[in-house]
Amino acid sequence: SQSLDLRLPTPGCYADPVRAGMDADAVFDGMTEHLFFTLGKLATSASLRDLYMALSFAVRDRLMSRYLTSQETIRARPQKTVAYLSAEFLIGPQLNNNLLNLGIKKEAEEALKRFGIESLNEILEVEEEPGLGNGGLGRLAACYMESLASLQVPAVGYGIRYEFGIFNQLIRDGWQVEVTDKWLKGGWPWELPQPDEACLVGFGGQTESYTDDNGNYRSRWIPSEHAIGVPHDVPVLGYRVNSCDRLRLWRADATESFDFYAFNIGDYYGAVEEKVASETLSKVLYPNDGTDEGRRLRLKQQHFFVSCSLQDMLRSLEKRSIAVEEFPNHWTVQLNDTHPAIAVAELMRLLIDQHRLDWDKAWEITNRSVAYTNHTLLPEALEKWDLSLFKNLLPRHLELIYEINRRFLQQVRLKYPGNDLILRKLSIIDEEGGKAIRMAHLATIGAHHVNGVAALHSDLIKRQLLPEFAQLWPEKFTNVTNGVTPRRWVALANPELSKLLDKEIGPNWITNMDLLLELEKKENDSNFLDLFASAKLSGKRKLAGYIHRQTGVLVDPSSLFDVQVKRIHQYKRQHLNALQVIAQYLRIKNGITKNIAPRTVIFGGKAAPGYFMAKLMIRFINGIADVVNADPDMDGLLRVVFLPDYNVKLGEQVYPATDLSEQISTAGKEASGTGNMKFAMNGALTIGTLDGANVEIRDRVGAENFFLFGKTESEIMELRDQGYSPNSFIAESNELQETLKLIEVGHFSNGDSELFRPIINILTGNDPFFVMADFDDYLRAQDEVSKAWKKSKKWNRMALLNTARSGFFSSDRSIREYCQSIWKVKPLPVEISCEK
Ligand code: GPV
Repeated sequence: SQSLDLRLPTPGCYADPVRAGMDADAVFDGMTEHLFFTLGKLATSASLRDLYMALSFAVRDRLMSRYLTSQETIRARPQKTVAYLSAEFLIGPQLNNNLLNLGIKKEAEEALKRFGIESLNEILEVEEEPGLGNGGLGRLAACYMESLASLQVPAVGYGIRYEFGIFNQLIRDGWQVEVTDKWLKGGWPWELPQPDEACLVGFGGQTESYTDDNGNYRSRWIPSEHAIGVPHDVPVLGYRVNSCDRLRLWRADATESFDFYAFNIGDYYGAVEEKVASETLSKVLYPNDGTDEGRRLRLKQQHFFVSCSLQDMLRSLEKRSIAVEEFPNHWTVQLNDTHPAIAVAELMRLLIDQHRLDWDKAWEITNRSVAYTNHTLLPEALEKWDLSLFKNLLPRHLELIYEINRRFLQQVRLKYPGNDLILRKLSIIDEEGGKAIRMAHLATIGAHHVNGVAALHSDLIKRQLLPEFAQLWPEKFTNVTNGVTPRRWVALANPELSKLLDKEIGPNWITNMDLLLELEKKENDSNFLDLFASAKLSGKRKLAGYIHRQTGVLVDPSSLFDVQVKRIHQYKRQHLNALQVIAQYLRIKNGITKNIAPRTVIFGGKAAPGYFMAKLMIRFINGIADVVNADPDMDGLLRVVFLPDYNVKLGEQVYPATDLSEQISTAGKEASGTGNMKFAMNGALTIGTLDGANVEIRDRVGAENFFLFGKTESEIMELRDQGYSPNSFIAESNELQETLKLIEVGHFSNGDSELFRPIINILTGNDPFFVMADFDDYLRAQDEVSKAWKKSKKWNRMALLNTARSGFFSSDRSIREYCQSIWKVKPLPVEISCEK
């Protein structure tokens, strides 16, 4: 084998703590140089933002030897690399995470002091996060990249560098207002553009058949337009290791000098228009969470980043003189839902049309390389592309999909002779109504594994979503329960708890969350329980300050912080929570306060701009907040807050400050949930349904430490099959009737009885998410919560046991499972040798 010489021509060896420039002096010097040379500022006139930029550049410098050595290591010792394809990466702020993973937080604080900055937080405040995702799916991709690097697994996250990420949310008169997100303004210090590695992608046009030199019939694609993808790389450093993976985000550019022909005929504006059109490709993230819009530009975005990424992988083989047939031994391609599922057809096209492989070989390579994760069962989220739109944009891919489908259906025919119904159910082409391509079918047929994201969800994929596929290929279907990174979500977000854990069980929990089980021994230690509770109280005080600054509402940190933060959706049932708040309000108004615990009910989350009911739910919550918070009868008993612009940064404030985590989706609808895990790790108790990963959280933390309510998935199905009528549930509940009546008379809308009519109508009409069916049981469970809150020692013990038993939900565990059972990849430790 080749001898390794991984010494890099760097200005200093960044593995050595002192020479590496990892001490405070070096960080200070680095900042000074960047202020002067990169930012053109004198230290004496530097703003907070300048200091943020200078520190970020100085920290980025300290990632570079790890980043480059990681790349050199895989080049010298070729082994399989994970390609995580995702239309979203919600990575959050970078500075603090890189300081933590490098282990130079103290040094940075010391360097900042010399610039007169007393607290690192002042600088962290300045950072704007890249909102390149909508919610759980994008954040999961970011947690997984962090765990991959921390586990020293070679990986590339491939995605899109949207110029505008998820909108910023303002609340005006109780309504959501969307403001464009200009995260790149003023420059973003964490990306490295690599224009030399740009890729060309075609769209539109037509295919032609021809006979090649060997007399074989072939098809060739002549696209009518092109775009260039320019990679922008973001280093992803593992925790206290040398492995530094990367996120490779593609920005769309116009093709070189755009259209010369249009220039020559004098059509300058026509040529400029084409340039603008191709640059629009990576302009903006579609702000829908789990709904398929079927828009042409969205399909273009998907094909754009998938094609660039696959070309990039193939090129990496060529550069190392590895035969294309070896692709599956060097790349394992994970599809984060169906957004990148066009990869199945695109890899076939690249292998057949460009690398001249025959069908069977190309199919074997594709199938051995690609795996698919499903993240939803909701029909409105399952991606389908109108056939004529698809053909117009990707004519060659359509030919290939027809052939994939033809061969697949032939296999099905042999297994189920004469069964036309099963052929129609399994076909990639949906023939009901207008013809359409079902991307979940393409992904399932093309992949060697299909997984769901929680045990219940994976089970429902087999039983409800793709039963015929599961029968055909039982061994293809599997589960990997989601996880979240303890670095960001505990170590970084919750410094008080982390300090306590370090003191009690040592610092290794950060990379081995099973060690938290040692805390079980402390469950009856009053002293320790008090310390655990005061860490929580400190988080609550900070959040109370933030709430006051943002909304003007004063909340009491000693009250129960009851939190629901996630995208606003009917299936997530923020309106169920809102109804419960009204019921508590009515009890207090009626003087029935004996069993009430003082609560601060906090909501946060964005609604898709085109989702009317979700936006009305935000208005509804704010209407309730206005009435409750202005009523002196509620003082000391109830506060309601809607936190604007929920994002990763705000999440870092919220999880450590929460006592009660609301996970109240209709059973069977939430694939997994990941906020539920962040809350449990940080010692919040869950009130929840048996949905998604709640089921596993409850199994792990113990049923006695979890507030369960609601119908199960099978009970919901049964209700639906019997012809569910919400009114029969309303008829049985006085509190529910009173609650609905108060809304109807306009009590939360200044007497306007029309404003919230659509909510009333949907709940009393067909109530698609069974809010009425679960209301009474939810209220009962909330009463249990209030009762438990009043026994504070018992509550603290339950909270501690949640933290102690949440280790399973580390993304390190999830990633290990993917590596072992789906990807078959091993860690590749990165060594940095230093010349002394
Ligand atoms: I599909 N999810 C998401 O955030 N956006 C999507 O477009 C789709 C799924 C979410 C699911 O709703 C969550 O239950 C899950 O925890 C998360 O993906 C990560 O798996």
